[in-house]
Amino acid sequence: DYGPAPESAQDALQWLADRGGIAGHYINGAFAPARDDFASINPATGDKLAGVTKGTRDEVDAAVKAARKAQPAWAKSGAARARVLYAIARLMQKHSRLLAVVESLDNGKPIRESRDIDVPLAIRHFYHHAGFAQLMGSELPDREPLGVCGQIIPWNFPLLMLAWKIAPALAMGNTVVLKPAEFTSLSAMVFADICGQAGVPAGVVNIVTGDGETGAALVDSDVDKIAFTGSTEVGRIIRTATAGSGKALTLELGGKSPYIVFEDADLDSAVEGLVDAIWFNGGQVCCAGSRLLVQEGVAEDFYARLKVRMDALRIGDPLDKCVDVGAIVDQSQLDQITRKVDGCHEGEVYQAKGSLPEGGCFYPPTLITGLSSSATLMQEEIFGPVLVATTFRTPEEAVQLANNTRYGLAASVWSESLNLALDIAPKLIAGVVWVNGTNMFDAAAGFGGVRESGFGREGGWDGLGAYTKPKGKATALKPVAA
Ligand code: TXE
Repeated sequence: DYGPAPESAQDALQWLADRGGIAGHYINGAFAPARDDFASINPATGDKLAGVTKGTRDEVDAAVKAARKAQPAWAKSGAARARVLYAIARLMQKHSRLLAVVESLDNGKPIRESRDIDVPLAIRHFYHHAGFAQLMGSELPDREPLGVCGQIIPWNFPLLMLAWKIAPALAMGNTVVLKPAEFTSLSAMVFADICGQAGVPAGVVNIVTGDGETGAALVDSDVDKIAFTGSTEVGRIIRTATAGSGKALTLELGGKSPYIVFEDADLDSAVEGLVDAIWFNGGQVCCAGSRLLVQEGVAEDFYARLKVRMDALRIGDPLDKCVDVGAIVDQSQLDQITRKVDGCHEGEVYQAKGSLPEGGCFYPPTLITGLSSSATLMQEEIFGPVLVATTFRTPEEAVQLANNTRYGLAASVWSESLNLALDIAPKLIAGVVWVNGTNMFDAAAGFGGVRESGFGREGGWDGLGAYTKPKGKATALKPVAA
């Protein structure tokens, strides 16, 4: 037991120090000896939070072996799986404050987001899938688990992505080896501790920390599936590496999602939605509404309202409950955002007023208007608090501009005319289309992309299907007597 949940950053840091200040692997139901191979940095201050162990090929293989051994027993009883998944969810609730503080320290996201969004959604994912495990009983109808699943996650939603990967895999009778992103291993460490308390049998959940090389070793290892969320570039490498191997694969990759505002939209609501679409988690969201398409007649008015709202955003210490925009996850990510914006010589750049905190990885909310639809920044993912915008005249042009991208993860349509919105929505090439809303996620709804945003779904029925394979049952017919 952790005792009382930490009330402050100091308490959470003490929690880390009490565990040796090093994040390491959780294999076969126990923490393996950890090494201080690289540092996990608090991006808001530049301070080292903890050391992190870089998983070797042998360590990955040991985790896969433990998962392989544990899988047949784990697949036997849906009721037993449900009991464990419910216990995980309850313990995450109990320690939600610790999880939220650790997440904000490690990732730089505002505590309001980790406390009210990341952690509750992650918990809900476990409850939802516990229910499914219970419903499934001892045998999945005409399907069976895949076996051992290798799971590689990014740093933008460390705990939530872990939940999206682990909960459905376990519910369907698989065992897992998960690798967190190198910048953000710490909430996975808390989660491993929770698995121990929840009675997860040894080998069912294994966590191997490390970087891309550790991830590549996991892709190469004896797993039955790889589930990956991250950049399109690494997705491509993994697809090539698994081709012909018989390993199942789901990829959730980048995006450049359009946010379409028609002239009859409630403009203030559309502005508020946009704050959520592009400045939630500092724009480091795969489905961020990062490409604003606004109808010509209201464009100037809309930009003016948006700038007022941008200037009111509070940027600063992620642990301050009043802060809207926290720190960018790492200096390398901050550098690539700066490079992309500084390299843009088209359009007009507006940055939110007010000074940025010193000493951390902060970037101001930014709006770039007047770009052509083929401009690099209209096409490339920036993965930061930078919104690019252009205008359109007709609904047909809006659809054409929206679909002029190599990605297809999400889209938002804003109009007071439901006829118009519902006419446009099916024409948009995207895994999900939100009408008069944005960033709406639910464990019961499948999420995933098309085109270079990847394939496969997480959540909903499709998300469950992605962790099973069909198993036909044919009964031999007796020959009919003549
Ligand atoms: O992602 P990577 P990075 C995009 C975003 C961002 C860019 C780079 O545009 O600016 O990607 O971020 C592991 N084999 N997204 O470099 O490298 C890695 O250790 C196996 C979008 O952090 O894709 C980490 O655990 N694994 C995205 C995970 O892959 C490998 C979220 C993601 O890292 C590997 C994050 C390899 N060869 C970034 N190389 C989204 N879709 O939400 C790295 N990894």
